[in-house]
Amino acid sequence: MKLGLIRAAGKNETSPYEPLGLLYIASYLEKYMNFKDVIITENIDTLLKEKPDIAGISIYTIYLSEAEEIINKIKEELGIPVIVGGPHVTLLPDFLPDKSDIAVIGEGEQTILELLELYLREKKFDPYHLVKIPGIIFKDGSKRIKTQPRELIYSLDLIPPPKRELLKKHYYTPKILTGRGCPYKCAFCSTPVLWHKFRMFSNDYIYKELLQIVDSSGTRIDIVDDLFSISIQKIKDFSKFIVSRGIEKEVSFYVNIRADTFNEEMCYLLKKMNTTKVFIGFESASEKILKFYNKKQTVADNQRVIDLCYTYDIQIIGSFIIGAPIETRKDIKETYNFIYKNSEKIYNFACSFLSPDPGTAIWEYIKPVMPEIKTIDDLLEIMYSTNWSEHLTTEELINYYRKICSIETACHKHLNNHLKRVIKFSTDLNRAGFQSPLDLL
Ligand code: B12
Ligand code: SF4
Repeated sequence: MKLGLIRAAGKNETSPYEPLGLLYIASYLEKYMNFKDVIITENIDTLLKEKPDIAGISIYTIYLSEAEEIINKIKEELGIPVIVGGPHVTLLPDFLPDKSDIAVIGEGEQTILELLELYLREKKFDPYHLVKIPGIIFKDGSKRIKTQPRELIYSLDLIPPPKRELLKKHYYTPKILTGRGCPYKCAFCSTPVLWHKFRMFSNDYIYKELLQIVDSSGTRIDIVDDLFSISIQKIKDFSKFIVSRGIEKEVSFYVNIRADTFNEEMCYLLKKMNTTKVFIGFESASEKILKFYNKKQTVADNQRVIDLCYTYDIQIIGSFIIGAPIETRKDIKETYNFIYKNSEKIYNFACSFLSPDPGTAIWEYIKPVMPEIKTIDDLLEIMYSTNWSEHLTTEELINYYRKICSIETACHKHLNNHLKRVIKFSTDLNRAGFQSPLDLL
């Protein structure tokens, strides 16, 4: 029996992101079931050519319509059972793709193992047996039945590291996770809703995984936990391990941090292990909005991170959100001024409109004024295309967005300078009588 796993991605997008969730599933199935016939791809044609017996699709809400298309093709051409999973399925189990047969809610490893065991035994998925598997929603005629919730795997170390061998190595910047979830509860964020409890892999587990990645690929590793800077001890241990093996001489790191827990010692340790980029959710430069988001960090905390990283020459990529219901023009201007003031020090930043995710405090806040959700399109409209501001028109909000995005940061200046150098070089060549740089050879 062959299992075909695919991650729904944007049209014509060949995503450079390892589908970690699917790779963990593959390694878990191999370890606990000795099941090895798994293919992982992002290309539907590849999946169809492989003719799997069961398909599994990982879905983010923004790629829901791509997922529907993938499922339609699988059903038309192969007519096999389709299992769906991933953040969309967990956060929005009432909005599953029509033709999917089974949805896996939350952590997927043990659930899909039990589903495959059932299929191997019974040669079909029948409601009588499915109802006994926790953590799923399955189709029974025209109804969808939800089974009891699945417990989280109690120790993350029981899950073997992602089976990266299944991917074309050169294609991805390796990514590693040192835990699952986040102990904070920012009002807009679905991570705590997805994972409930925050858990970490043990240091030994991570060191082993890290060494495998270092041996087999690349010069950069992204540590993609929502929050790597959870404790000074974790960073101390990590940094010490990396330096003791001389890994920092070959590899640079990217990590996600939070402002309130960040201090000079952390910055020093990150630099020591050759962290060249950090990502941080600044969100806003208005104290009122930071409180509204339950961010538990202040504008002064944000400024401290910028100053420290600048001093230690670590590039900062910041994220800002505009469009909170209570946000006024004054609040947005504070954010604009903050970015502008720090534009030499921030390497790059992203600004996005607030998008309410189900299960979050923001979702609850806007619920009373939310239109009725009858279709998936209604839901996507609410999540990604509605202005929830109580003070600004959509036009005003878009104008502020454009204004913020037009701020040039260090990254833009760096690119501009680079471009200028390239143009100057070719002009000099022309002046000197060369037609092209090849003439220099
Ligand atoms: C690392 C990360 C990234 C990285 C790498 C992304 C990647 N594709 O691997 C980067 C920074 C590039 C990124 C980008 C984006 N991300 Co992101 N990302 C994460 C993060 C922090 C961890 C993802 C991860 O690897 N998890 C680890 C594995 C183990 O979990 P998993 O993938 O969910 O899989 C498990 C289960 O869901 C389930 N499962 C998953 N798929 C399937 C399939 C089947 C068949 C089964 C049975 C089970 C199953 O089993 C798996 C094992 O337990 C999560 C937040 C979080 N903590 O989960 C956000 C998150 C997934 N990202 C999110 C978003 C929105 C995005 C972007 C769309 C942001 C943007 N606007 O550009 C882009 C999309 C990029 C892309 N094309 O994939 C949202 C998704 C919300 C939603 N409703 O769908 C999340 C939840 C963040 C949040 N709190 O809102 N992201
Ligand atoms: S925004 Fe970051 S710190 Fe806040 S809950 Fe989400 S992952 Fe945790």
